[in-house]
Amino acid sequence: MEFIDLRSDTVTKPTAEMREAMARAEVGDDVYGEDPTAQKLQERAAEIFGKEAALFVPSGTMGNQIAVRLHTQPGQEVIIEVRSHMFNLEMAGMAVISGALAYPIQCADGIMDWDSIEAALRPKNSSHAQTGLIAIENTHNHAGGTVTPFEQMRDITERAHTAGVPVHLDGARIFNAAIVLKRDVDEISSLFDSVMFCLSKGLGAPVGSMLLGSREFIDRAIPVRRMLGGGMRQVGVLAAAGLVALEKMRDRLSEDHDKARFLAKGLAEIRGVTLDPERVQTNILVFDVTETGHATGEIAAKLKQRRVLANGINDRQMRMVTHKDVSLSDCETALTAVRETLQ
Ligand code: TLP
Repeated sequence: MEFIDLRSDTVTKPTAEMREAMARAEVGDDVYGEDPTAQKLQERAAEIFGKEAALFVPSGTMGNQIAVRLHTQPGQEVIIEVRSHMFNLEMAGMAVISGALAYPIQCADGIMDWDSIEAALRPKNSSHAQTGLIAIENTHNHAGGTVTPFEQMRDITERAHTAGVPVHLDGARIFNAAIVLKRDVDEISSLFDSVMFCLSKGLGAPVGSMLLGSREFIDRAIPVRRMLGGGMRQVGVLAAAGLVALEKMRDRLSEDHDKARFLAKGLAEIRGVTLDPERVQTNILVFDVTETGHATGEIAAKLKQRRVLANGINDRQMRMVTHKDVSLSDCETALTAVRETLQ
């Protein structure tokens, strides 16, 4: 029997169409700028996002970290939500790679607002570290796939720009957010100085993310990617899968949201699980298990015995992520496993 893998949407396997495209891909040495498939992916991503240019990077982490490096000077601060991926799960990369300091702020549901950001903005003087960047995560992973409303992003970016501070979007799952916001990604992207999104999550590509910005920004990003060891050679085999992900897999993401809502309703009925199904907007569920009296690690181990994989994000909260490789009936099976485990 197979595992029902709800640990992440990163576990999705490439589709048959992706594998065929990979096999057929025209390739060249991308460090010389000669891989036609990588070029095509970059041009297409830039077009869809309405940005001047795009760069294929091996991971979302690298895309985010290149952005920090380009937007900030050593000693500057990055205002960021306290549960964000860039703050918690990127190995303090901004400190190591950019000499930048995170200024984490706590916002309800991970959704940043201007008042909280303004309180963290440094006065322009010669005593304080200066604010170099604001980064928004939409959807917000560890807050439970929450979506920052469009008007709120517009408010933040407009005010930040008035204050002379650039804004980066960690849009690892921006297509999931776009569905909920009923907006095209180019409208969202137009608000930001730079955007990162992942091909390797719900879109199902095996590897890769895109960094987007002005032509000048991406021209400066290429040597930083190289410095970080992300200059790739015949990368067209991966870009080909990325193109299929971008063209064919966006429309199906709403199915993942439906499955997440189904899981949420079922989980909320299980004694000891604290979760408000109304708050589940996209494909990520974060729920509290404190009242079960069991630690998340213990629950994860028991679920694994029942062939269901889900991880804790800390001692109290577990995360489940729906994606193309789990069906609605898998979700039902997973619910039964959680129910039996906790009884
Ligand atoms: N998220 C992964 C893990 O690292 C937690 C996951 O399983 O969800 N931004 C956001 C919002 C992310 O969720 C992730 C990956 C990244 C950036 C980094 O992408 P990768 O893993 O490609 O470096």
